[in-house]
Amino acid sequence: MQEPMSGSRMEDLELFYEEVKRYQSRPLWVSRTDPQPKAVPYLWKYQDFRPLLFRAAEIVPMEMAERRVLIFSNPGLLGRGPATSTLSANLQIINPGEVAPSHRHTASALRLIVEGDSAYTAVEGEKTYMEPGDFITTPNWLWHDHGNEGDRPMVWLDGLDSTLVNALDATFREEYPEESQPLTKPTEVSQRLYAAGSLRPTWVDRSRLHSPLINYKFAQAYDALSTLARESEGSPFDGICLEYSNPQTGGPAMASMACYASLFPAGMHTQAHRHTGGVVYHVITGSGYSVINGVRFDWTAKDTFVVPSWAFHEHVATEESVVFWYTDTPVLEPLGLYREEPYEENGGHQRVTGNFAPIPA
Ligand code: GTQ
Ligand code: FE2
Repeated sequence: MQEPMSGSRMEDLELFYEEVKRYQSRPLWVSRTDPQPKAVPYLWKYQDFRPLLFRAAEIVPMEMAERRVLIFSNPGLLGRGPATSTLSANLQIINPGEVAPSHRHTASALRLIVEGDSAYTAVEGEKTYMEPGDFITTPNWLWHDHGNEGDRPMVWLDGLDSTLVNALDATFREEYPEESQPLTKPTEVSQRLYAAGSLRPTWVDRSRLHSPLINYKFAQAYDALSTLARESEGSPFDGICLEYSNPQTGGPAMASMACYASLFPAGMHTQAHRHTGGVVYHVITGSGYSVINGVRFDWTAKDTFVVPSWAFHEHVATEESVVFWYTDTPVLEPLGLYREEPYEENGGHQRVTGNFAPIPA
């Protein structure tokens, strides 16, 4: 036990702190608390967002927005941040006939297609058409634009690492001088080059940090998942889970974001665990619930929810469900900051202490 301080000692200290402050400094011992994750577990229901998005599509011209996007903003970050402390999850809508003009930035982006057809993304001279459930990569500093050639709006989820890039003061962006970039490559050529599994082209550069495959088709992912589900239990924590890997290296699809698809057969209940790195989950098909730090989050197709770093989580599928998810663990791993822990008590399942309710702003 420390002796209580005398009044004059306290005054001495206060004066000392004032003096230190004048020199743009502060003593370490005064406010030494370890920061806790500020982002909270949260869920955004597509049912709520669809009307908002379609209204934005009516009243917000593309010239005004450049990208017509609603940001899922974690209430733990006071409505000013993204979905987790580092990862963005945004819904984007594009009308028939519109083009979201070409630009590039140092943040990396991914897309998971939610509804519609006949829209394309062009990345660095290659155009790819997008269908629901497709996973699109837009790695950093590559030119990209989107266009809708169909006759109804198209919606997708954008995942970005921009908050991480901002924190590192490495944010740059550039507009392309024209609306669309020139298409210098055959349409969907990266699928023919890189989506053939273990057969890899020998003549292309293998040193890039991100996947050269722009579009991982849902049909292929679902086919692989459902075939495996017939004979495999999968992971106790993630179900039948496939990583969208860089076909050239086996590494993550993007340097900062690892991306996965999990199939949970009807009735599956995964074991709870926790790990560093925030996760964004997007339900492609099915319905069920997840228990995050003891709270039950019911989800259905097209909903998006987040698990902050170090929060316990487990998943239950009411019907067969396919869930897309991405996380910033590729940034943590090389720095020795990735850690993981199973939930040991109660047979690996958390006790449910409440149900999620949205927080009105
Ligand atoms: O589609 O290029 O949600 O640049 C945020 C920033 C989407 C995009 C977002 C972007 C984009
Ligand atoms: Fe962009």
